[in-house]
Amino acid sequence: MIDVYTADTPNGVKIPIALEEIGAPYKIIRVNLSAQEQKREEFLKLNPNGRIPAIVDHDGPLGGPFAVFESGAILLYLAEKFGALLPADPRGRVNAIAWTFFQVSGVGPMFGQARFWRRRAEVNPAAIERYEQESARLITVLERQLRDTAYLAGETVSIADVAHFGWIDVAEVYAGVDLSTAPSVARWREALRARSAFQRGVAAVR
Ligand SMILES: N[C@@H](CCC(=O)N[C@@H](CS)C(=O)NCC(=O)O)C(=O)O
Repeated sequence: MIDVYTADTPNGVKIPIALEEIGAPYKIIRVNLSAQEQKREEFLKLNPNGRIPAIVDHDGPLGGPFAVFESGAILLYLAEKFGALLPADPRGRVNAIAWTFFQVSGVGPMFGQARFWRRRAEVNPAAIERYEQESARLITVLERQLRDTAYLAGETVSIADVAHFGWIDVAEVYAGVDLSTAPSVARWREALRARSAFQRGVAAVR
């Protein structure tokens, strides 16, 4: 059994979606972000960065409970543990990891900043412009990739798709991105929205 510490956010849906795709049993432990539960001492033992998601695998490496933090690391840990969500060929595997890093270092932080500035009345227009433009640019990078492949790392769903989904699902609302200009990204998003494992993963945190 894997305990998933999470909340209803774009990062929070990643691990339930992955575990649904894998078909592994898990338990959701909700973290109330508004109440700052993620900054409590008990939680910092699981994730020193004080953010969701984090997991505890009760059957960790060498036996016994093992905590993992950072969504990209958790996705990779689960993919390797269960032999799923990573292409079998070595090049596809590295591509999946590269696109996962692209999400956690680029799409997540930039969309997050775009949302932060767009929601404030006392906004700095330059900040909004900067993060909206960078979010739009990142979408063009994804669009170029998805013109040639069904999913980010090839013809099968991988951790890279799982990492991106929650963020692209809210791209318009968070970052003001117009997905009508990115038809391949829009097609990919619809394909993932239609997958029952993605639907169950999202529903698990709602
Ligand atoms: N790089 C981290 C980012 C995690 C993250 O930013 N989580 C947000 C929710 S989407 C959070 O916990 N925010 C609460 C806080 O910052 O205190 C990851 O990919 O796991």
